[in-house]
Amino acid sequence: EDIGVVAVGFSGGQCKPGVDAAPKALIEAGLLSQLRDELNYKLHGDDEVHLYTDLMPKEDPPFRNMKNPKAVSNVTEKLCDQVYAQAREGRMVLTLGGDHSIAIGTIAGTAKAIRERLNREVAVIWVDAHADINTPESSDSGNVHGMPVAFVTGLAKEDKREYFGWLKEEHMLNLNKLVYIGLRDVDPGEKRILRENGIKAFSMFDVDKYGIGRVVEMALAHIGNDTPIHLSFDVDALDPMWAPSTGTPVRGGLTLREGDFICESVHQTGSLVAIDLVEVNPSLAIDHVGASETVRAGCSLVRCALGESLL
Ligand code: DIR
Ligand code: MN
Ligand code: MN
Ligand code: MN
Repeated sequence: EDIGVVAVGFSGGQCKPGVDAAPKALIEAGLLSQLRDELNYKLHGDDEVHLYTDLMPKEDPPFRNMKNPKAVSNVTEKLCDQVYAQAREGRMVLTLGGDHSIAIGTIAGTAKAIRERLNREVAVIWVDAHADINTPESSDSGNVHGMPVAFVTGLAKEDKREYFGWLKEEHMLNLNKLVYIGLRDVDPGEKRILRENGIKAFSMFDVDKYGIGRVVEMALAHIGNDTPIHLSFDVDALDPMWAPSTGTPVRGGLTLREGDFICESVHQTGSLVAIDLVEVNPSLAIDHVGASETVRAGCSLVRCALGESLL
């Protein structure tokens, strides 16, 4: 089986440096060689980590409250093309972030490719402590990594090309094809957006109440059988006990086993078309153990989504 790999060393969707070093850390921990040698995937795409330095504008003042808006728009536009090029060939696409703003590009790219190739709408399972569905106006932080879902669903819109105006109908995710798992730190404005749009979301309350098995079952039932799935996994969905090295850790999260279970279940559907692994930040650790544990957790999630642990 074929996988297109895109390594995205980008941190401009939030303010803490270091998340751009995650792809290198994940690759050095052996992730890609494991996929190649142990899981027998054929990997495509360049082995280099993309830093997109040529896409960084000289000046990038806030626009509609967004920080680094041109940088994030430029990088995600380019990334959209990279992901599209792989998905168009019928390959599963693995994107190693980077902060979660990059999902604007990855989802736009898979949505467009799946429309063209299968004439279908892609579904997104967004695993995260956060909903990342702020509009520029509802966001307190101005960090675009808190807004990607709003942009790819069209809840946030902007005509100017350099500020995400490159996003067209073909890139869009249908709101009823979106489902969240793991939420526990959602802004008041985001809660209103989730409610008003009837968006399906399973918080940690639901994980405790029903157990991860039923939550995943209900999430998959919501998007429907035989729907192409894009899994966007923010490592901060895991409890900081398992993934401490991330920009915005929130206590009370998923165990590593619950995270792996989500990934295994998605693999088992046979409908997985893309995976993002984001927000691993090796430089945010109290000690080097925290960083390597977080990297190890990230590798485990990806391997589970690619079928490692199933018999
Ligand atoms: C917050 C935090 N909702 C924001 N978002 C985070 O900045 O919009 N996303 N940390 O991962
Ligand atoms: Mn394009
Ligand atoms: Mn996120
Ligand atoms: Mn998050």
